[in-house]
Amino acid sequence: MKLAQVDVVKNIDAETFLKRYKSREIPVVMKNLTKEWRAYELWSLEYFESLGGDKEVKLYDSKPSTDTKLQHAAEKTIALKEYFNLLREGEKDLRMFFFQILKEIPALKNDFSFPDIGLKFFKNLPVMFLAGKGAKAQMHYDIDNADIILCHFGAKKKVRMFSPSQTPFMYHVPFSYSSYYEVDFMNPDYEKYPALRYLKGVEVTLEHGDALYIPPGWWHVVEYEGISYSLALRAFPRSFKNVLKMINNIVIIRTIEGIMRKLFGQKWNDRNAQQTFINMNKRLNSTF
Ligand SMILES: O=C(O)CCC(=O)C(=O)O
Repeated sequence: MKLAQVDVVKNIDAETFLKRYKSREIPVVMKNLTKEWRAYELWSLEYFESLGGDKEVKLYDSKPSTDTKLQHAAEKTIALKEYFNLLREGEKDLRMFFFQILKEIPALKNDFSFPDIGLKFFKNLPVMFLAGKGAKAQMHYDIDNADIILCHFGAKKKVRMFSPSQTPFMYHVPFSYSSYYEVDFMNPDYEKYPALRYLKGVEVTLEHGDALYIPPGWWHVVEYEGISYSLALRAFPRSFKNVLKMINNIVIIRTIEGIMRKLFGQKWNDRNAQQTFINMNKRLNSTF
């Protein structure tokens, strides 16, 4: 696996962002984008608790779903303050994932703004990701094929990313948006998963205030180094190619997956896991 560092800029105007990064679909970290936001100063577990401690939140773990359970089903639902106490006690796995802040804690909308970098943001869907030290978001790409600005606060977290051109070596599980869950992209085991040798990607450790641009369809895996919270702002695809991909992900793949999982349960999961390796072996044998 070859890894370069993600480009880092302090400030960037819309024209430069569009020309250098958006149009070429290249990630970049923008250091100063959130410095003036209230979130930069205010966001902490205690602050979120004061605004919505009794809110019920869905929590997700890192295990793949089994039987007829949907691919992105929550592991449990508890009050925000209860979850934060678990985090303070060292909870390593459970994560808040795609938490819709406008619906759940609308007061948070006063703490950020949509940056003027040439993207047409979908303003109804700023979502939050929050977890503690050791938590991991499995390797995946986003189903809506959006341009994402991941604005990060709190402890550091490490992100590795691979462009859609690397999909042949990602151990992509058919009818999913993820890699096979046992493949560790942070500590690659080349004996067990030889295709990882051929990957070319980028990585970055995000710090408080950093804003990371994730281009459409880019694979990403995230490892939390401490308690942290990121706000993802998204701009839905506009190009014909990216709209088609979004429709394929959301309508076609998800519908087939849902029906087959309901009908066949664990057999369907096992078939897809097996097929991942059949596909990969064929590819490795024909490419090299
Ligand atoms: O930071 C995280 O926990 C996951 C972020 C992510 O997967 C996303 O923005 O799509």
